[in-house]
Amino acid sequence: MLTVHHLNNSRSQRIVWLCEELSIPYELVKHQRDAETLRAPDSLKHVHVLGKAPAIEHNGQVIIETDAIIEYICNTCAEGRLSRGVSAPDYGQYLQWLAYSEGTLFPGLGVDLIYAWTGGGNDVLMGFFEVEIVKNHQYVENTLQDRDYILASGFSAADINLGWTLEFSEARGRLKNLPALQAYLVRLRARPGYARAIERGGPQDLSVFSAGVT
Ligand SMILES: N[C@@H](CCC(=O)N[C@@H](CS)C(=O)NCC(=O)O)C(=O)O
Repeated sequence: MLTVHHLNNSRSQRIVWLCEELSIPYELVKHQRDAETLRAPDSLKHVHVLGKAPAIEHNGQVIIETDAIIEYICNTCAEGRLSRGVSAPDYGQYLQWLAYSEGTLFPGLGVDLIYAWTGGGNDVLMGFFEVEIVKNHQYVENTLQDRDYILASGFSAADINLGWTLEFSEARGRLKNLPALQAYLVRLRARPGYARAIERGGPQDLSVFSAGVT
């Protein structure tokens, strides 16, 4: 049995969403953030020494890192569904978009949040990331001009990864004046699998990450 460790209001929502989209059996273990610090509880450190979500357990292995978990679940629990195999014409594009959310889009947003939380102070540092945040959101906005999902071939696990990061962007006030990204989120949230994931994983309130947003 696959076990999914989920932290409330976190990127592990993606893994619950993925499992619901794939309609595979899984056990869900919920962990609650500290209400004040928003840090993960010690219960996650008992799963993996880094104490991060998501984490999964399967066939005696503990696996962390969203991108790896997504590929692992699609390929070992769902015959490759929602992934793209090596022989798919857009295999490379799939890998790019799967990695892009955590690898490129999120880091600037994370700095933006910590900057707001800590009261700022280093405008040179934030100026660097500000350019990256704007440029990258515009890149995704442009890509979505001619398609409903991030791959022209249709919905994939890369949308799940990207969708959650864009929900975080929304909480950080970064989707204003980006209509394709706003419409994309509406489309993703309308999916029955998304609704089932919220039902099973619990309500998601990313406004806890809206510090400094006006
Ligand atoms: N790159 C990792 C990031 C993992 C991560 O930072 N998870 C956050 C949840 S959004 C977490 O566990 N935060 C709680 C903490 O650090 O105390 C991944 O994609 O899984």
